[in-house]
Amino acid sequence: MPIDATQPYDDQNIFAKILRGEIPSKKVFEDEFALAFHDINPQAPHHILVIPKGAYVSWDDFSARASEAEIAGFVRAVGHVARESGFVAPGYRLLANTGMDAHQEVPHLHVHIFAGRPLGPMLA
Ligand code: DGP
Repeated sequence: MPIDATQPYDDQNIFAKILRGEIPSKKVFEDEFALAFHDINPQAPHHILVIPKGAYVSWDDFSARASEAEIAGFVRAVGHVARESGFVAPGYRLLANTGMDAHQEVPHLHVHIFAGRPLGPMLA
């Protein structure tokens, strides 16, 4: 079910549990600002999710409330994961679904990284 991006943060969401180590994930990268892991239901040969360590519901919440250090750290982590995964030369796509119409399902900000095949024109 898609979520309302304006809802308060729920620390029982699945990605909060992954961050606390209560649920396993296939980790790709971790630093003080971000955790990256493989999507459980990949939509491309490579499908990685990058989430901030802080408690942010959505891209909207993060961009409004996160500190400059958190924003810089998270953006750099997304780029680092794509670069270290070898996605830059062939290319990759980033996606951050936000709220109901975008069908955001997990109420903790996550950026999808898709790679590994021609991804076609942008979907909207
Ligand atoms: P979105 O629709 O943008 O909220 O995408 C949520 C993504 O999260 C979806 O591609 C599947 C993934 N996902 C949901 N639950 C889990 C989980 O428990 N583990 C992992 N690795 N991914 C999950």
